[in-house]
Amino acid sequence: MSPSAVAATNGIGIANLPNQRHKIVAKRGTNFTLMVVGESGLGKTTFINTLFTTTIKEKKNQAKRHAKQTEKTVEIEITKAELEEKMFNVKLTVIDTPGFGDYVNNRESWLPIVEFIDDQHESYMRQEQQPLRKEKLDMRVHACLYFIRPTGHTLKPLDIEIMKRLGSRVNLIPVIAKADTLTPKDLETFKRRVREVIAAQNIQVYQCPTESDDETSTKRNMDIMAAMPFAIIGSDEDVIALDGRKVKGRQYSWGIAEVENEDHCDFKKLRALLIRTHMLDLVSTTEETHYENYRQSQMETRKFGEPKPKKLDNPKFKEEEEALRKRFTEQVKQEENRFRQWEQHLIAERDRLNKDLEAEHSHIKTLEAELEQVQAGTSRGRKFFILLKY
Ligand SMILES: Nc1nc2c(ncn2[C@@H]2O[C@H](COP(=O)(O)OP(=O)(O)OP(=O)(O)O)[C@@H](O)[C@H]2O)c(=O)[nH]1
Ligand SMILES: [Mg+2]
Repeated sequence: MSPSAVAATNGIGIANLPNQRHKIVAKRGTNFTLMVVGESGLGKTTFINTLFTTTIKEKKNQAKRHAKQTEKTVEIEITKAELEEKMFNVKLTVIDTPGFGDYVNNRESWLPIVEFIDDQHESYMRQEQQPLRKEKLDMRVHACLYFIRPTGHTLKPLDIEIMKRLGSRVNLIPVIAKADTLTPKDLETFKRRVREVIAAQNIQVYQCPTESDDETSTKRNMDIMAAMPFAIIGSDEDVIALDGRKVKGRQYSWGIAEVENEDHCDFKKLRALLIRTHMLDLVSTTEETHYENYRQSQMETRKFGEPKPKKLDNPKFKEEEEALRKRFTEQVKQEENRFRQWEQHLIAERDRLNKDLEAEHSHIKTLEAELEQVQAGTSRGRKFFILLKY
């Protein structure tokens, strides 16, 4: 049975593995790395806190994770925790990233995120090339949640650019942030538009495996795909629902938006996909598709064991390139100016000389006329003289 088919079954999937493999996987557990990316202030850090508080029972959480302050995240932050799903041990690593601004020319803020993903593949590949390959440090990202601002319109060019880059590197899962700020009708329209742009722009997003053995899992996978992009609500706060239940949610004057209520958002669906139904599939597609793509593309461009070449995309190089280009344009402009001035000077000089030439011409003409007159006078006088002689 393929890992995809395994993951598609109920539970985390390992219950359906052949017995021996079940034992090995259950004993060793698995590493799962999740990353959140998106514009600043969309609730990435809050989402991570929500995921931890709703997933990890305090007693079991050996990582003793303290909920982070939801201040602006300024650097890539890595948190580890262990969770147990149906006797199955999962070492969960969550990577929180700084949000980028709402303006277009801000490559500097999101390029490090893309580079981080590549670096994990690179580091794993280098470890694989070592003679002793037992204990590998593996932080390859298995799922990357991309937070979309709930504008109600459509995806922005910046979203498209970043999602394209992410989708070719990791299992990209688009989510609509702060779903409580849109009405259900607007949310549905927004979801449809986002899906349309993703298809039109050929953005690669994570697809649940379709080849399932039983009808239930096929239907569930179809339901999951239909919910993409997942609308989510994040909250660290407990609020009291109408029926008196204490739930995670956000309080409003009109009522409350519940994190774990499927009528309010897709948080539960997304959490189930990540840590229950599709975790193994996310891990195996990372290994078989994304890591393999990286390895092959690197093999084509460099020899075995050769270090990675410096990235031209690096913001530092970009800055230098930009400065050089500016200096060059400046110099060309200066040269052009100098040439133009010189040309003007030449034209003025030519005009001046032409005028001088004209003056000289008319002077010559006058002199010629005078000369003619003088010559005419002399010849008449000579005739007279000759006449007198004879
Ligand atoms: N309405 C609403 N507000 C939210 C939600 N999630 C988070 N917030 C609020 O949005 C603000 C920003 O949340 P953060 O979690 O710090 O956002 P972030 O994406 O980590 O921001 P950066 O670290 O700057 O990238 C906080 O005031 C949160 O309380 C949500 O689902 N709905
Ligand atoms: Mg943050």
